[in-house]
Parts: sequence; structure tokens; C-alpha cells
Amino acid sequence: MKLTYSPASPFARKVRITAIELGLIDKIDLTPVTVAPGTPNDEYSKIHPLKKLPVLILDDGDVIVDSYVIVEYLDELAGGGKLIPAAGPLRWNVKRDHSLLQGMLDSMLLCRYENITRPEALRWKAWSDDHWNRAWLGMARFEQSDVLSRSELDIAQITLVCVLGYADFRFADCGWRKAYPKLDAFHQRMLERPSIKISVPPPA
Ligand SMILES: N[C@@H](CCC(=O)N[C@@H](CS)C(=O)NCC(=O)O)C(=O)O
Repeated sequence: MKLTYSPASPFARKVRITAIELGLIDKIDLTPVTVAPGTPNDEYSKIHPLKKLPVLILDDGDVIVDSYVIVEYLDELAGGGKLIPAAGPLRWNVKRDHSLLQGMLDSMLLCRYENITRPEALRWKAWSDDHWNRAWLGMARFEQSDVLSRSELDIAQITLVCVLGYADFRFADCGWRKAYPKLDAFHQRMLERPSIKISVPPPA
């Protein structure tokens, strides 16, 4: 299998950590792809018309898009119920938490695109501030969440690490560690896992 990948993408990082944790990383080639809003990539658009990373390309050529769907696929390949609990209240807590975190990542990415990619004269500060605020309030919510203390690794914990790593990578001065000390302790604990450590985005 091939995974379209960029070390800067928090969504691709989520899938990479998942593959390592499930023991499937040796079956996956990480294939570097560059995508950016406002820049066509005709070759990649043939693989994924939405032109987003990551995509999992199966050995028969079929493609799976969206990081969460790829995680579901890999989880099933590994036997099921590993990082996404198979049933019961925990399943719905993990899925709910993952959706919130995914929305936080979407908002952070939109901020980044607005502040960096969009020409300066066209930037809309109230809009990007609103999106940053969503991510920030999301962090406040997770500061109080049982995600931080669950003993079995799950996809919500992995995605929370990707949110915090992306904050370090693209919003280095935002001060999340000071504002959210429990998230800081969680992040430091998670960095002890080789999958998390190896996938930290490189310095920008
Ligand atoms: N819902 C998607 C989001 C993926 C996404 O937004 N990826 C970004 C890279 S971090 C991307 O491809 N952006 C390029 C663009 O939107 O043009 C997922 O979870 O895989």
C-alpha cells in the first residue's frame, strides 16, 4: 500500500502513527506529495479530486480517502477494535472526541491558509480569529477531558497529539502549554512512544 504523505500534515501524521501502533507500517510506502490551496496538482487530482492528503492507495489500485476512514480501514486490517473501540459507550466517546479534534485541525489549517497562503490584502482577520478561537476553546475542553487519562491508546488520543504538534509547528507562540498544563503533561507522556516521537513535524 502507498500513503500520500507530507511530514507537515497533521492528518497524514495521524495515519502514520496509527500504522506504526497497529504494526502495519512495513506494509505502507510513505509517498511524498505537495498540495496547497490555490495551486493545481493535476496528477494528484486524478487520485483524489479534492486534492487532499492523505490518501491510502491499496495494492489493487483502489483508493481510500480521509484520514479517519483510512484509520478505520487499518484498524479492521489489524483485527478490529484496536484504536476505535468496537462497541459500547467508549466507542461513541472516542468517535465524538475524534470529530471535535478533527474540526479543530480543520480550523487551524484554515487559519494557516488564511494567514499565509491568501494574499495579504485579501485576508479576513475576524474570520481567521474565529477559527483560531474554535481550536483554542477545543483545547480548553480537552484540558478537562478523560481522553488524557485513558489507559488504552485510541484514535482520539492520537489526534489530540496531532493537534498539539500542529500548534507547535504552525502557531509556535500561541502559548498552549502555559494555558493548558494538563495537555502539556499528556503531550510529554505521549512523546515517550516511538510512533509519536518519530512523526513530530520537522522545524518549519
Ligand atoms: N478530512 C481530511 C482533511 C485532509 C486535509 O485537509 N489535508 C490537507 C493537508 S494537512 C490538504 O490536503 N490540504 C490541501 C488543500 O486543501 O488544498 C482528512 O482527514 O484526511
